[in-house]
Parts: sequence; structure tokens; C-alpha cells
Amino acid sequence: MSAVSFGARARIVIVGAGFGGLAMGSALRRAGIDDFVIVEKGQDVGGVWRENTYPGCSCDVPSHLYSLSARPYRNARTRHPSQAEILDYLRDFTAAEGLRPHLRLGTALTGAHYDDSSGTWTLTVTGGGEYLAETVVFAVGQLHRPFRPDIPGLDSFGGAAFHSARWDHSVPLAGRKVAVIGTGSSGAQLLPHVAAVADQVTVYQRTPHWVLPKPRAEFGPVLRRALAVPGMHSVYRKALYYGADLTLTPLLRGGWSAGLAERIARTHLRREVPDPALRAALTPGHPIGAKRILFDSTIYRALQRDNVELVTDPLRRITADGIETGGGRHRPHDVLVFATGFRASEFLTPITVRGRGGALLGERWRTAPDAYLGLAVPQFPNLFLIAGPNSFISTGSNPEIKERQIAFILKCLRWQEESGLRAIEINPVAASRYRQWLQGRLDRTVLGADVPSWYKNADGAVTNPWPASARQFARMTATHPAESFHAVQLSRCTC
Ligand code: N01
Repeated sequence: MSAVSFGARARIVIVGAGFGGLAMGSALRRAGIDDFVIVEKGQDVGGVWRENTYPGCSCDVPSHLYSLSARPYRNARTRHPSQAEILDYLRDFTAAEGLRPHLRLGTALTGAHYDDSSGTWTLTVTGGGEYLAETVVFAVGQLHRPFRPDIPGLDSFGGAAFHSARWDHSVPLAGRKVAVIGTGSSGAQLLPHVAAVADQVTVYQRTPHWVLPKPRAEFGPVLRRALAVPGMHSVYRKALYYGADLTLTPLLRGGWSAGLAERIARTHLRREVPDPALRAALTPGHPIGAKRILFDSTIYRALQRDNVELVTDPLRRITADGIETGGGRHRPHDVLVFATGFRASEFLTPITVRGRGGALLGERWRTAPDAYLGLAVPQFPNLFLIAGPNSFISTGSNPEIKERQIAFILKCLRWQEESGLRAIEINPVAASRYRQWLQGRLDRTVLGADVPSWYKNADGAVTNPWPASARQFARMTATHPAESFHAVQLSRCTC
């Protein structure tokens, strides 16, 4: 752990060194602002791409969309980068953008407290250290708190049990009976790799997912030749960006592309799975887009291997040596893999954040986390979020959305500097208008459909996805902050 002196000062503290935090740091440096630190709980940069090391972990979004515009990731060979490639990209990005001296690794933020009289944030970190900062930017992501369902008997299990995002590489799988619980993006990616080595794999599926075929990983010769032409990488990126926006966003509203995507998914399922009983078990009943769509061309084949069994009965309890499902059937297992997702709607948990007048963020977010453009909350001056509530785009490029938020935050910082405003925060009227607009949009989409997904909190409020197009997000973040933010007066110091 890096030592933090009591009361170390930094103009800006960024929390998290994943895509968002690194992009924020790079944008600050490029804007000539060097007085910032990036605190990171892990021992390396990379965020979820450092944490997820399960076999087969890769990106199902094309690399041209899954990189930062300051240094686009341009692999002329592979369309979809592996976890190791993305982690390397982020490490290289850190070095090339001069971010290493700003990093405080092994430093987990535990609390953030705004002082009304000085307009500064006191940030407490593990080990008892503190930072005093004018501005704090949370870039902690949405998918980093593993969720493990509370299945009775888990503690009694005698074998190895771990979550997909905490892969235990010391546990051999060869020759063993493995249970894979969960069939989301992580479960789908790891299953073929686990099935290739394990003796027997049982896949426990609660809800079938819609699966669209993933294009070949390697570019074909024509595209490879085209991408060799100078400037073609950005043309290709733009084509992907607009293509995804124009075709995938209407899907959320049940528009023309929903029918088309469903037909493609059904054809893919029919071609890959000849057995009608298995096909029925894999056919989703929810509207396409209500849960994140899987882009995958390997899971159906893996499910039909001789050593793989799909179980759709509900999990009843875990025993010392296996799993019992509804109906009383018991299957023996040596290893349990929980590909059961993340507590995504908890956002800044477990960090305690107190804003103006002692307002507690956890209290405000008790029913449902909310933030203006996913980046600002009333009563929390000079506090910004990257990838905050309702700013995950399920139909496009998340690095792009984060960069839009960062550009807006930079405008706020510039505006403050030029106007001599010590503290600014989102105007409650603007925040409430935005919430109404957002709710109206959400109500017109399939995102709130009655199906379990990490898009919603325990009360069923849709807290994570952005319900409109990437271009809409670009338009809304293109505004000047003076239109929605206001200056906050510092209270007189009574000390
Ligand atoms: O998690 P998930 P994930 N009993 O929440 C099941 C990103 N990502 O880690 O569908 C039984 O999607 C649950 O069942 P159900 C991406 O954004 C990106 O797979 O809720 N089963 C589901 O099948 C993705 O969406 C990449 O009924 C239970 C599974 O566990 C997000 O991460 C790659 C259960 C959880 O699926 C999360 O994906 C990988 C229970 N009690 C991930 N509780 C890229 O390539 C849960 N489940 C960019």
C-alpha cells in the first residue's frame, strides 16, 4: 500500500484506475492540469479487466469501439480483444499518457466528506490516510462487486467454490466435475473453456438469454487490406459507432430492429441446436434487449458436448459434495463456479459519501440511485461520477459514453476556474427535470420488463442502463454546465 500522509492535498482526486479513471487522468493532463491523483484499491490499473481472469475472458464489443480516443486501440488482426490484450492496452495507455506518477495503488477510498465552510472534500483511505481535495471524481465502474446468491448450504460445500470475477487459478479443472451457475456474458464466455478440460460440466440456467452470433475474431482479408489504408481505422470506427446507434437503439424501444435481431437470434439457435427440447430450454421469453444480449458463437455448441448438461430446475441447496435442485435431484460436483454477476446497482457502496449539510449519498440513493447524466447529484458539490446511474450503454461503446462525461466534467472545471466559483453543483430543478425525462424514456423501453437483470435494483427500479442513443448522450453532454449547474456559497466558518 502506498503511504498517504495525513491531509495530503490534491486539486482533484480520481477514484478508480479502470477505463474511466485513466481516461479522466489523461484528459486532465491534456488540459494542462497536473495536480491530481488516482487512487486505486488494486495493485495495478485495469479495473474489471484486471479482476476478470476467467478462461475465455474477452470483449464481445469490437476493439475499435472499446478503446479511448486519446489512443485508439487498433489491432488490424483481431476484431475482439482478449482480457490480456485489453489489460495490456490500459497499462500502455497509463504509461504513454504519463499517468504513472499520479497513481496511488493499493489505496481504497473508505469515505468522502464535504466541508461546507472551506468547500473541500476530505477523503479517507484505508490505512488511516487522508486527502484534501477541491474536486472528487468517482470512476469505480458498475460491475466490480461480485454477487453470489445466498443458496442454503454453501458453507457446507467441501470442494472449491469461486466467482467468475475472482477466478482461482490454483484449482485444477481437468478430470473434475464442475458446476457453472449462471449463463450471462461471463458464463457464456467461460463455459467452452471449462468444458474443454473438465470431466463433466453442469450448467445451471435460471433464465435463457438472447444470443446473437459473434463475428469471426480475425478480420477477413478484404477488411484487413482496407484497414491498412491510412485513415481507414477511424472510418471503420465511425461506421461501427453509427451502425450500432442506428440499429441497436431502436431495439430497446421494441422498434424495427427488435424484430430483426430476434429473428437472427432464433435462426442462430435453430442452426446451432437441432434438438427441439434443448432449443425450447434455451429460448428466452423476455423481449430482446431487456437483459444484455450475448454476442457469442460458442455457447450453444459447448452446451451440446457429451460432457455438458444443462439444468433448468431451480437450485434448492448446496451439499457437502454437490447441488440439489427442485424435485430433489442431486448432482455431485468438485468445483462450483459462480458466474452470477454483480451487485451493479450499489454504485459507490461501501464508500460513505457525505455532501453539503451532511447529506448522505446512501440515504438519497436508498430507493434508487440517480445522477444527472450519470455524473452529478444535488447537494454533492464538486463531486462527479463516471459511469454513474443510468449511464451504461447496452447498445454501443461504453468508453465513448465515459469520454462524453469526462468532456462535460472538464467543462465544469474550466467554467469554475474562469468564473472563480469555488463550488458548483447540479441544480435540483435541472436534476429533477432530467429524472422525469429519463423515466419517460425508460418507460418507453423494454429495460423494465419483468425479467431478472443487473440493470435493476432489488426494488425493480432501472438504475444502470442509458435508455437512449449514444448520439442523444452526446447532444445532452454538449451543453454548457451553466445551463444546469449553479454556484454553491460556502457557509461562514464558525470555528
Ligand atoms: O453477469 P449477469 P455476467 N440462481 O448478471 C444467474 C459485462 N460483461 O457476469 O438471468 C440462479 O449477466 C443469472 O440468471 P438470470 C456485461 O455488461 C461484459 O455474466 O438473472 N442463477 C445470470 O444467468 C454483462 O452483462 C463482457 O435469471 C442466478 C447469471 O447468473 C455484465 O458484465 C464480458 C442466480 C448472471 O449474469 C455481467 O455479466 C463479460 C440465482 N440465484 C461480462 N443469480 C464483455 O465482453 C444470478 N444468476 C464486454
